[in-house]
Amino acid sequence: MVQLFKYLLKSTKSPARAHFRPSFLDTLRLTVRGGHGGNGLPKYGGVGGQGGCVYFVAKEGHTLRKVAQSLKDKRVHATSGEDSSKLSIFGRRGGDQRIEVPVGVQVYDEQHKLLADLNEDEASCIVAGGGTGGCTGNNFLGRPGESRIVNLDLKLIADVGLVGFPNAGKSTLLKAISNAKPKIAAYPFTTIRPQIGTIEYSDLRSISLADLPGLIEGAHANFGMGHKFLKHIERTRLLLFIVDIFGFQLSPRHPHRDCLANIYALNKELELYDPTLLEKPCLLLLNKMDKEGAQDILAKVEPSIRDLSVGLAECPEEVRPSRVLKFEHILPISAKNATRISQVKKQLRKTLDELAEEQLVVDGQVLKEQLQQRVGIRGPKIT
Ligand SMILES: Nc1nc2c(ncn2[C@@H]2O[C@H](COP(=O)(O)OP(=O)(O)OP(=O)(O)O)[C@@H](O)[C@H]2O)c(=O)[nH]1
Ligand SMILES: [Mg+2]
Repeated sequence: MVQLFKYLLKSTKSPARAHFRPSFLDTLRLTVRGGHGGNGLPKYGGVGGQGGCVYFVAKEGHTLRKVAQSLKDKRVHATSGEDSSKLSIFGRRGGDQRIEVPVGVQVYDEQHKLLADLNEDEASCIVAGGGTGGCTGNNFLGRPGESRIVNLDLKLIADVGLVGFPNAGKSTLLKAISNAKPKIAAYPFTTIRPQIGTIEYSDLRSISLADLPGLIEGAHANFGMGHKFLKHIERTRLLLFIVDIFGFQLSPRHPHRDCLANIYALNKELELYDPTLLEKPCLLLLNKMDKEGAQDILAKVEPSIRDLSVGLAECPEEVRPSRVLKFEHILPISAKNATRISQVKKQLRKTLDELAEEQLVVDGQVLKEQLQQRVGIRGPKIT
């Protein structure tokens, strides 16, 4: 009877949803504690072993979910140092705890002070030091290790970040231009977690492109989880704005914004979130040019888009930025039909290469100045 009941219960269970995947984890809170220092032996002047420390190491391809799964109750404790004894005057050091974290993790303490920015493979930082072993200086009593709560905040690192309102065609573009296979659908908020695709070039150069969930007006104030998505833009070198040439309306309760107003609105969101984002080089894609009537709209709005300060006065006040973006390049495309995608690819590479060259010049100049300072007046002038 029980067996039959169990069987009936099982058969009424809804089948697992094929699209269900564990959600993307980009923050994690951990309690870390360094090992206690071992006690010394006063009789023989023995020194206790130092407690082990807890340290993080950035690893390419690692995820915060794996970190969370590998740690029981999100606590990490390093082992204590051994006490000094008659047979071992110097107590053995406690074992360290090495925790691998994804590249791009920033470590904050409870007061939101940045402890480390692990933005390179193999970058590491000690988050909880071990206590010193007992010796004459501390009355032969080992000290407790450091203990604190740390917050790990993952910000994706990609060369290019896709910025746009929902339904603009960001994922369609990512699919057309890179090796990624994002979900695409005719409703807003199809993309709910960031995804990175790689654009490959024939000379084996590759560029990473991050598709981010669509922003909404008020994202800077964390509407629609805006901060969760905007933070990923911070680490990209180039912003790729994409707007629907026919404009966008979030819902019947929201006003319909034409494509120019959309550009201003995106501009304003970024400005209010972090004004330094406006200094990043940016390109603009006007998408869905395959649809009827798109060319007419383009002809009408093109002069205002080329110089955003021109139409600023007519822009609705709630989406009017105080400083306008300056696009390096504007390209009308059709992501769906892959029209002018090769031009987008070329332009992305060109802009990134120019940026790298500029950086090289700046780095070279800084190095020259540092050398000049070191050599001082005694050395020859470096030109
Ligand atoms: N006609 C036409 N439709 C397009 C084009 N690009 C995208 N679409 C359609 O627009 C809809 C939204 O596309 P997505 O790529 O999912 O848009 P998204 O910006 O990623 O949307 P979110 O993930 O919700 O932010 C889909 O139905 C696409 O087929 C285009 O160039 N032309
Ligand atoms: Mg999408």
